[in-house]
Amino acid sequence: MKKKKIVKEKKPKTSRQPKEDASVKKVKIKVIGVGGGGGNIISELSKKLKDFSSSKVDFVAVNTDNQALGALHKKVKTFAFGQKLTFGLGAGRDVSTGEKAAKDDAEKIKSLFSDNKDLYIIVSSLGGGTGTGASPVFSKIASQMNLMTLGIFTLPFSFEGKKKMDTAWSAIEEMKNHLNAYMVLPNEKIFGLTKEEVSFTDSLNLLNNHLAGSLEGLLRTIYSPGVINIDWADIRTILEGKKNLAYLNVAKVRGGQNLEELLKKLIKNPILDYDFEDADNIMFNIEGSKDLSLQSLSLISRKINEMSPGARIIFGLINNPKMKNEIKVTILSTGSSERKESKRKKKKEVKPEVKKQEKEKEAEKVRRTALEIKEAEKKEIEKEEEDEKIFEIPAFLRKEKKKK
Ligand SMILES: Nc1nc2c(ncn2[C@@H]2O[C@H](COP(=O)(O)OP(=O)(O)OP(=O)(O)O)[C@@H](O)[C@H]2O)c(=O)[nH]1
Ligand SMILES: [Mg+2]
Repeated sequence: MKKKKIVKEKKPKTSRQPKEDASVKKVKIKVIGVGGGGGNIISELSKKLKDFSSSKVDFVAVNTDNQALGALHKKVKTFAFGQKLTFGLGAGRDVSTGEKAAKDDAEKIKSLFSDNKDLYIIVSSLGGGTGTGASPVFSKIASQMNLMTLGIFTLPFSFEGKKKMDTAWSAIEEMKNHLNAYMVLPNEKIFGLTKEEVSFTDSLNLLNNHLAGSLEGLLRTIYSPGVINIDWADIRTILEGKKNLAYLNVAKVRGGQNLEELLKKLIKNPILDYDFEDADNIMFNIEGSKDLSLQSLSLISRKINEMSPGARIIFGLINNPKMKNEIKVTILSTGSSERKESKRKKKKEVKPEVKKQEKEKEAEKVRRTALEIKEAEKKEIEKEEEDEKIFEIPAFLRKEKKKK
């Protein structure tokens, strides 16, 4: 009789080594830089992500200015629009020209968004003609096509004039209705990045580089397999909805004992005017060597929880053997911009109001004290008069008596 062959059931491998997650690998992102500044920023980002294939992250600069399109990194594809209107010479700082240029080519723009990417990141430096006029048209088309979008916008320097700033803000006001989430970076923040005197162009590069660094952190988080993995579904959760003001930052320190410094850096991205306090959704990813202590992890998480106690928090962890004695945290948060704006306004308004109330209280105290003193004096006189009635001898005589 033949022996029955015993087939051993294969045990699943219990290796702790993270494998590249299939869902992570498939995520496709398109980064679109609108206008001169937008193109420069995504060009900077593309240099940092040289190791990424275009099937993962695709870079496209879109502009009415052909010369500007020719000056970008080779990884950046170019897309010219509004050529009939602008002859490829730019919008000459005229917002309505930028807007019309995009509207004229709406069909062509639709094709730019027709490649089924999971996320479209629209980057633009506001204040000129093309970026300010065309970005709202691009955002609206993406929204009509039900695509997931993140907008990243820089504001002009205040020395460039109020008019530019006003056009930038009205573009943001319009765009936020179309975008899932958006970030606003004032170019003015450059002054906080360096104390040295730098040329105008160098200063812009400084900001572009810093922003590209934050975006690089986010994209690497999406694509790096972790011990606790943040996947595309998590990022979707963070971005879902409309008009979400986003906070993005990457902080890095050497040495496990520098956690306070790490947290300080994480809370304050020097190129943003806001932080992640009271956010609705937070994703943070910690990257460090294998011996990253549980205490460190716990402290970082606790601090983030304290800043936004009501937030839905998603957490990831990547072991990076190359990072000896280093910890890096990437954070992305979103929250309703309306709520944050009204809170900020309230903070601004409440202060003088509180001062006024306090002054009034103080005045009331003084008034009351004066009244009370008068009242007390009156009562004292009345009491004295009452006492007088009890004595048979008039007061002046009593005093006389005492003298004797
Ligand atoms: N952060 C940053 N801001 C920039 C950069 N280039 C320009 N800006 C700012 O963005 C504003 C708009 O400039 P551009 O982006 O060149 O303008 P545009 O959108 O191409 O518009 P037109 O040239 O008028 O068609 C400027 O006023 C600057 O404040 C850049 O590389 N980085
Ligand atoms: Mg331009």
